[in-house]
Amino acid sequence: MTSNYPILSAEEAAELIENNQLVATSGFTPAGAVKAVPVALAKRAKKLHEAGEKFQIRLLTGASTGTSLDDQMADADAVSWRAPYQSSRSMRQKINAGKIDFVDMHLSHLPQSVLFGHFGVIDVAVIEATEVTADGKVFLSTSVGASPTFLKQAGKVIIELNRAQSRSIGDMADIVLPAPPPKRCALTLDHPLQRIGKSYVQIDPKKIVGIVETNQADEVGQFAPPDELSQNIAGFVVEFLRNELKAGRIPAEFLPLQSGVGNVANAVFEGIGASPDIPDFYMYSEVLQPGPFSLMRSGRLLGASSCGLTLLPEHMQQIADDADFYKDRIVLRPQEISNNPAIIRQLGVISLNTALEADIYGHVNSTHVVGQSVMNGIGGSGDFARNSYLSIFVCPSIAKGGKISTLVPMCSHVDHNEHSVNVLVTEQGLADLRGLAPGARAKRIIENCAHPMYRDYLHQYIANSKPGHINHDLKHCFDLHQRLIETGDMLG
Ligand code: 0RQ
Repeated sequence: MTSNYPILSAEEAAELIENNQLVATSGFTPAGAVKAVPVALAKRAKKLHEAGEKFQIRLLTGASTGTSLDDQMADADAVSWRAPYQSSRSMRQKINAGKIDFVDMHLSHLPQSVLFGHFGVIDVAVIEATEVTADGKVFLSTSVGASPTFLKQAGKVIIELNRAQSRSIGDMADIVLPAPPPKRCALTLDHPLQRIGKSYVQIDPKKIVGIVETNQADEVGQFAPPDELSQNIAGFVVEFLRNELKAGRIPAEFLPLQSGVGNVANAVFEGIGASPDIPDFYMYSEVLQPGPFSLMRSGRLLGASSCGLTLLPEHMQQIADDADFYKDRIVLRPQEISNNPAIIRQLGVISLNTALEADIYGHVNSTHVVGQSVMNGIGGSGDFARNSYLSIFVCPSIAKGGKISTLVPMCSHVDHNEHSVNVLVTEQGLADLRGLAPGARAKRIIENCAHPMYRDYLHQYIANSKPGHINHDLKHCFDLHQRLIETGDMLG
């Protein structure tokens, strides 16, 4: 029932957005990101720029988005400010060139920051949905993200009604908007699949200024099959989980898993799927990508709580074809619930995230190359790493053919400190850091995780450092980074 609302072309909808407005859109990874209005908005921006007029918006999303949004808008110079996360080459180039202000933040914090008023008033929300009723019930598509908060807080709402998305996805949503901050109510979630909310967002229908009809799949890129390096890392992670089970530190029924995006995560799930001594398990995560999704049919993955479905068209077709099977096994939640610190701790989540670099004491940099150039952002990694029962970080031991060691004396930027990192894994091995003092941590990380070509350097660094609770040499702790900047090679 959408007959009450004006049907607009994407171009007409883009005309409703003005220079310097704060625009909030759906999208948590490319899942559920709007696709038509941003392309029209980028075209409009280019035209206005050619005519010598200013046109840039401030852009809020749930997390990263698809190419129609971040790439096209960045290419058109149509964004002046961006939060809370992105993974677009064009967007990141403009951010690192100082042309776009970027606020890198914990994804769980975003909805409450909107309610706190940290970003000002949201002028327009542009949200992808599978259905909107005449009385203002909005059924979201493949991600929930921060859309419920955006829909509630925006002055005007534009809906992209995507016919390519199965209507059954809307029923997977479990939308609860906790009481406004600062004093938030307690949330009870004792099981990853427990439902505590509604399948739609109720808004004032008068705010809906237009519906744009679309028919386009999510712009999720192909995932490369796990390579040897990812498989090696995954092997160490799976062996570790098996040993934790045997030791009774993970209960026999196992614990819910969270994992970030990418190859290693897919390889780990493949490894778990193939390990009969690891029991069938649940996920409590923020993304559901193809690796774990494929384990659902076989029954290895019993169910997943996520914020979005980062899946390919063939997987979406499987969901559409067997909606009853999947709706009992997938719950899509707002990011302030999927990434909620209290719930992550309550459920005893095991988290698996990727580092760009880690230091010998266990601090992790997930975001800034040589402390300066942002890659994507912290995303949800901090929400999970800080609060999970077991926080595992993975990364290759070297990058750029060995010119970079990902294990360094001191991280050039810290997203996750030593207190949030239990286990570090590279293709060289695994360092279980629990219960270790700094000296022992450093020894274990260097021996187990660093690439052999950098081990002597790192041992020598400690030997030459000023002794203390943590041995450091503040004059030389960034020598590797400095050499990389000067020569393009850390061992230069
Ligand atoms: O460079 O692209 O030129 O080849 O960085 O490195 O190894 O392919 O890593 O794609 O898995 O991303 C941490 C960025 C890892 C990601 C990060 C170079 C390397 C390569 C990429 P090229 P890889 P991945 C869930 C949770 C934070 C958000 C998060 C991330 C490129 O996992 O954004 O966890 N995490 N979210 O060569 C310089 C180093 C380097 C380096 C690698 N030390 N110095 N360059 N590279 N290490 C998702 C959400 O939150 C929605």
